[in-house]
Amino acid sequence: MITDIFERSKRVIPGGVNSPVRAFRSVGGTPYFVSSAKGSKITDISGREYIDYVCSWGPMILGHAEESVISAIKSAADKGTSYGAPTVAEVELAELITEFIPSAESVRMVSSGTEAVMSAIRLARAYTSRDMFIKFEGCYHGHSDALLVKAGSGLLTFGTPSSPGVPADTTKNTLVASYNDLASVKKLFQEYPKKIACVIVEPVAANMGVVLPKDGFLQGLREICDKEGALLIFDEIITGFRLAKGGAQEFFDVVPDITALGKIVGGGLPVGAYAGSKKIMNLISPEGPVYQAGTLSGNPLAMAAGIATLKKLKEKDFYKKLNTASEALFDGMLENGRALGYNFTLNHIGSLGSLFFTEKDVVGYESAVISDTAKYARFFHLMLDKAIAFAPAQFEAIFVSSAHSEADIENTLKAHYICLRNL
Ligand code: KE4
Repeated sequence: MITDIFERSKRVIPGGVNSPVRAFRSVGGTPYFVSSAKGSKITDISGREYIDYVCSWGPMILGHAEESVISAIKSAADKGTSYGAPTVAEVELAELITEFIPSAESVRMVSSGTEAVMSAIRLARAYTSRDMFIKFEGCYHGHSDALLVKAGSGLLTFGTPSSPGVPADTTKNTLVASYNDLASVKKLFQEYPKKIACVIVEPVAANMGVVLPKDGFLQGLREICDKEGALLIFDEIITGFRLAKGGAQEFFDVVPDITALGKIVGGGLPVGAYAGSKKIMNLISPEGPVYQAGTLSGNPLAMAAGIATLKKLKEKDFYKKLNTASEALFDGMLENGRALGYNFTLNHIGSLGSLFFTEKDVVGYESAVISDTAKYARFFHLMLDKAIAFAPAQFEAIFVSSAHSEADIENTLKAHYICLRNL
């Protein structure tokens, strides 16, 4: 049944999926097709239920089909779905974002994280009248051309396209530094003085697996950008509203100039956003000359889902409970490893973590990519066979939601122990 639908899908959708990671290419096998989801569980079209740690790659921090979110979407839908005119809901969500996110004095909604980052970089370039920008190897910021780069060879400091269809011309202004390595950032500013508009970073990297910032790394980036007249952009599309109400910038007390948001801010519907001081954001059209637009930006259903979601995050002890459950999971996995004498690396912070099959610390791209991805693939399928859905790729993250119960965590740890033993 599942194979049939996957073959049918491949006849009309490239690879049978609308986003590559869903195709199970790095773990092998046929992806489950989801028919429904509720709380911490997803159910596939064969009726099989799994405890879900993909959580739609981050948005579902409340779990699936949370009743206040669903009811908000339903009541918004009863009034229509899109107007192409301003609505009160957009103001309400913008007010919540500016209340939560320390760097956000003004915010523009878009429809994806990719759009948020693309627009944030355009804004930084306009604000500084500089063209170059720095990203970090192993960090992912969506699929806009200038960001689809991989580190050039040792001699090259600028990125080379990581995908066909991206002209080298488009990436010649993209510089690539090493995560957690401030010297690599300083070197680029020395090589290109007064030419670098911004530094964009995932304050906790989660696209090479989860890699935590070393003490002083984020503060160091803040200081370098201040000294060099460049803007600091935090891509908080994963960390935003997850590490804390105010995201990583609240958690680490380092405030960027511009923040890119997505995922949780839409409560599972398509919302991206970018935010910063009014001084910076007022450069954006129609207030200023920097053009950016979107037919479905601020879509009323997406706004309703986002508002309902962020309101739940304000509930007393939300993060305390979420992080307690998450720590029980991550600490339990480490305990399993110790009990079995099985070494792996587990990076985790709050409700975000990644398990790497390597015995070395994973502190950046180089140390992440040496992980045994074949072993991860076997682990993934052993866990899936026990109805636990982890990310179908080594270099993604485990996302815990407030819907994951003690029983879910216990069942996951039992499965994890058995899978490690049989790996
Ligand atoms: P979207 O355009 O997919 O909404 O956001 C792009 C993006 C930007 N920045 C960060 C830090 C991100 O993690 C993402 C998207 N994350 C991936 C998973 N790591 C989304 C899953 C997918 O591509 O299907």
